[in-house]
Amino acid sequence: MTTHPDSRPIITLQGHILRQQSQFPEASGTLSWILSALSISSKMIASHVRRARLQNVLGAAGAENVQGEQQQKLDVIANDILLRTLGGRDGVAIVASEENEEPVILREEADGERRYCVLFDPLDGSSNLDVCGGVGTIFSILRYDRRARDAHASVLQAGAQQVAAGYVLYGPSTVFMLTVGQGVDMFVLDPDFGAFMLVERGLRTPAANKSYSVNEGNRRSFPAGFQQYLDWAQDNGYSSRYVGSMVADVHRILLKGGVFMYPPTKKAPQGKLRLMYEANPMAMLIEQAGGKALTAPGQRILDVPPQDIHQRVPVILGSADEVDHVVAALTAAA
Ligand code: AHM
Ligand code: MG
Repeated sequence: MTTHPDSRPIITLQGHILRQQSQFPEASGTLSWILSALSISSKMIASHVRRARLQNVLGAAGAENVQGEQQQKLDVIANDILLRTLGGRDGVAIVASEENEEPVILREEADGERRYCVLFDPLDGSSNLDVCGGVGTIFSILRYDRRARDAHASVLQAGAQQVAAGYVLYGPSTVFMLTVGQGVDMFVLDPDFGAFMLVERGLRTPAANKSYSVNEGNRRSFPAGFQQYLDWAQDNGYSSRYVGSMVADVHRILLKGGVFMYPPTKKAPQGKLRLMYEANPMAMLIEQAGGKALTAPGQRILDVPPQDIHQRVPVILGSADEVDHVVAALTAAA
């Protein structure tokens, strides 16, 4: 018997999280509450993103909107929304954001409780907003370690320790991608109902696709291996696709395959992207979808020992075969 697509069960993000939680009898529901705070935040941010031009919250802070009111920049607004929604959840011990110099301790862990650290980039790629391009929120969730001596030490855990990670893409539709270490699930916000609906479970990134995503304007300042990879790719019929917004670029690669890179440059010897709230969550998603995520040949992003909350790392991630081609060029040039 064939099944009509419309007979598929309707599952919301909330329902999905509760269903996953019920598979772990020891789960207290704390993580589910945190994910629900992220879901609410992203609906609020999506609404601001849609009205950004009307409210004059693009570009630098300090502008006035059409009513003559002083406005904050949208990344500040997004950061405030996340801090306020996560701040209301008892299970969040520490939050750390690209927008805040230091991690913020919200509450310590008491005996018998489990608490988490939530790290995020509230609005990544926000310069794309000025031209109505896709932007996103990226998040990483780690267990809070109350034996750590301070907030810094508590959040400085390798990406392999992440309990959950994901991003929200504010594009033509609002998409919520989530992994809790059991594959990658994709949800789309239904604007009529205000709920994220499950559209794909256990998403797998294609093993190969002749497409690379890199800021080629920096090509001459890339290490030789990256330049040789680009020569090879161009000789072999590859396409170039680069939005300049990591969430949009990685989303394309998760769905269609290819490789995304932010190599070291002369100006930025460690690349531009931040380990803790950009590279690590994307690496967990890509690996959970069957791809690879490296910082150098043989070095997984998820194994990089963090030294600083805002540290940067070179990034090579995407389809397994495409990452292998980059590694082959880097190894040959070494
Ligand atoms: P941001 O966190 O300041 O928005 O910067 C991160 C963004 C990523 O989304 C994107 O991949 C990268 O910067 C693009 O940088 P470039 O313009 O150097 O190519
Ligand atoms: Mg960013």
